[in-house]
Amino acid sequence: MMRKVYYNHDGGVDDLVGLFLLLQMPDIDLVGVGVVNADCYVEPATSASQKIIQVFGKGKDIPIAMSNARPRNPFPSSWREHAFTIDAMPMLNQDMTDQNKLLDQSADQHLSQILRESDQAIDLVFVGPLTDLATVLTHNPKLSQKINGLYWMGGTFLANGNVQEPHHDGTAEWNAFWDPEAVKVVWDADIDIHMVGLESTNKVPLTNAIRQTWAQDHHIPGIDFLGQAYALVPPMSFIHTNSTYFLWDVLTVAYFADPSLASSQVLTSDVMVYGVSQGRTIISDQGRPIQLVYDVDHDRFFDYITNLARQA
Ligand code: AGV
Ligand code: CA
Repeated sequence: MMRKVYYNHDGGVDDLVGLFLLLQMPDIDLVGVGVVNADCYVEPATSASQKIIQVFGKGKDIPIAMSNARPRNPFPSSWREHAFTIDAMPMLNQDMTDQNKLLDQSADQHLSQILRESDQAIDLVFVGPLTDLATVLTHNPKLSQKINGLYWMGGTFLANGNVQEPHHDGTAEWNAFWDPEAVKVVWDADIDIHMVGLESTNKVPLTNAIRQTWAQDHHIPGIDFLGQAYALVPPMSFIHTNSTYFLWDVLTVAYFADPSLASSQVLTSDVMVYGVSQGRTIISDQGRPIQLVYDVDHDRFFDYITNLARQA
């Protein structure tokens, strides 16, 4: 049976590559896409999403809605600008006709409608902040029954997160930091949560060796898309800084499709909403169970995504 999935992303390079890969997966029925004004500017990120579906979506018509979510802590604008460049890529702009449609509804309204109208439970893949899901669950708590599982790229229990901001202690992951209250609302809801934390995503940095394997095969359109998209983010091989790029969201999408690529364990977790650690996910007896994805089979993962791209 086809698995139904809804994808909510925030327009970063790996968010858009994640969309591209979801479109290539057999047995996956992508029922809707939401785009959040977080690690992107939402207009070019939405437009790029439409074009990726048009060029690489095998004729599928997948509804897209923009989110009206707002940040507690905004992303740096230099990161947000990547969406403009992807949207301008020649390979996505050959044919300006027949783009799939952008809805008038906001992303949270769209997601509520999808859940309400579906006769089977749906999986949710969120690779940005959880704001839209929190809005849905606040207005319609019963819709949690229509959610099969949430696969979220976000959070970490490591001592170091990836936020480096003057008013923060560095313990949070960015998607949680952008809207910590949303994480709390989702944690309080009755849904199964798979959390793809920095524990596992730290193990899939984008190295020059990986870029080189894609360069070799850049004559293949789907591999070219991977290579061109990731060429936008810094290829720094000697230092891990807060701008080193990892395949955060792509790992989340791959784990959703094939959990055997990664290892996970159940932990009891809570989130800090206010103060210098806001957005930090913690292990706590007072918390709720989550399935933490903490490790990944590195080589199998890269083979898996590269093979999907080859077939695009
Ligand atoms: O914290 C990881 C999340 C992922 O959803 N994003 C990027 C991925 O889309 C934020 C982020 C952390 N470090 C970054 C990020 C960086 N160096 N560049 C861009 N975005
Ligand atoms: Ca993201």
